[in-house]
Amino acid sequence: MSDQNFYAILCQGFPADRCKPALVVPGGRSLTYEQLEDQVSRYANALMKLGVKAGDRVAVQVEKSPENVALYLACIKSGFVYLPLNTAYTPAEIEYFLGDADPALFVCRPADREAMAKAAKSVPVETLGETGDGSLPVLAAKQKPDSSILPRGGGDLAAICYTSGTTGRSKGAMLTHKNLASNAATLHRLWGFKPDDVLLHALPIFHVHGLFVALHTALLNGSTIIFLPRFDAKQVIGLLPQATVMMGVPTFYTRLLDQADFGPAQCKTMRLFISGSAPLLAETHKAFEARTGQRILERYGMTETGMLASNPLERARKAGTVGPALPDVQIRIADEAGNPLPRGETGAVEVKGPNVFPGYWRRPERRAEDFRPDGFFITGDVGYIDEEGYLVLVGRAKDLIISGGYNVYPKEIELVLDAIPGIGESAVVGLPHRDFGEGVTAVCTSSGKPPSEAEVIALCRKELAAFKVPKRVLYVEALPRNAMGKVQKALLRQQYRDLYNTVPA
Ligand code: MLC
Ligand code: AMP
Repeated sequence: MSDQNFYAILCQGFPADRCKPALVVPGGRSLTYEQLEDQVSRYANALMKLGVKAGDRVAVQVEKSPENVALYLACIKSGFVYLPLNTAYTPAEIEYFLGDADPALFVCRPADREAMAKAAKSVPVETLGETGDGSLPVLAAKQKPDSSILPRGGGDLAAICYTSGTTGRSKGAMLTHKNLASNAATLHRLWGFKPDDVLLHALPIFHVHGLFVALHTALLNGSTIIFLPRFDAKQVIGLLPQATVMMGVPTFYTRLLDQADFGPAQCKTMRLFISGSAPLLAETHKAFEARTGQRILERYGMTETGMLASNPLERARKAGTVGPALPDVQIRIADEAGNPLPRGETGAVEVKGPNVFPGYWRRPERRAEDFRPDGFFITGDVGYIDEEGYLVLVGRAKDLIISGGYNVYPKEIELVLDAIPGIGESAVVGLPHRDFGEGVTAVCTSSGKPPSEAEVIALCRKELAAFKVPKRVLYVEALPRNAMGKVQKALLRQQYRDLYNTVPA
């Protein structure tokens, strides 16, 4: 097949009856499949009118909406490279992404236009979510719809998703049409989507979980998607009886369990709850089953690779595991030199498959570090494969904190802390947190007159997205170091393990 444009593949799954609702925002604007296709083609033409050409990047930092979905699909349809950005990123963070990705256009929220235009420098800025000059919806409405889809090869870029880097700088993971198409088809099959499935979508759509895993499987199925601007436990509980499938990060499930009125009555129509992006505690898995009778299906993946492993639909869903490798994915456990280890032994998780990205944007030199010579990608996760072939993740080789499903690299926060007058050194660790799984925590030494905890937090807020800002800042005399002078973060994690989880005396 010469044309592997992923949008063409998605369209094959759209329902014969295009009047079927595609995206339904409760109390807001909804789109049928016919309207979605119409919007997609108008947005594609609007972007072309603005001079965007195939292969150009389109960076987007906007609120979740049906228009945002149309804009995303318009990019795929026309061969533009979609670059989603977390709505929490500050202008300082955006300046870095735009400088690195060199996009032809930056689409932001109307209220951010002025601040972001400065950050964007020479990159043209448009807005989504208003009806005035310079607004994409207005331009899109003036366009003629056009159903043509730009032919693409499987290796052509569809998206670039930034992931936090170990050095404190994010890298753009390049994802191809084939990467997206293969993972969408595999998950759609594996999770047994049925014609009448309805997806309850409460995830953000600037990361792969909400944008790719959830949207692609549902669109490929021609399903109706109940599209919520954000996760709100009470609203979700109210809408579950209209849905059959939900995907979420573990925080969604702990927050649902915190609601006293949540139980089997609200889950009668539900056939599948899926969890991913962060470890789901076995106790949450068990509590959810005890409360609702539903066994959450946990899966594992990452931005660079899409989904890699999933608990099965029909066979046992084992708490504390992420299931076997997906049918078209190879997962191996290796030692530090990349030699495969026998089943049951713990080591580095390495992966290969049609869903694995070709590399980081404009960083060809990284390939030798991130991939083995035989093409396996080193995930940075540590685990073993149990006797039934299920992958168990036990930790991370990479210095990464996952808070409520968002990745935070300590180095990035430490660089900001170290630049604050009065702070000597800093070490940022993730501590067990009931709501977010891990809570970002700064342990600092002082030099001169140290700023108060509140002052440090306020200073961090100016530069960092809110979810990265330390929830607590602790001062110590000295950071614990090993003989090599390296900060012993494991000791800090042990010492402060109960900071957020008060243990009964
Ligand atoms: C919000 N806050 C967070 C946070 N989310 N802090 C730490 N970690 C988070 N994840 C901050 C807010 O800025 C606010 O700060 C305060 O916490 C309270 O906010 P809230 O109202 O409680 O937050 P809420 O809007 O409810 O968001 C929590 C959440 C959300 C868990 C619902 O973070 C979320 O939707 N997470 C999903 C992330 C996700 O999609 N990950 C997938 C990545 S892809 P203040 O101080 O300003 O009040 C990936 C690959 C894969 O990992 O395998 O899927
Ligand atoms: P991201 O870079 O945001 O795509 O995050 C990817 C990382 O999230 C993976 O490398 C894992 O460390 C983690 N992750 C994703 N799913 C799971 C899961 N089910 N259990 C544990 N960790 C997970």
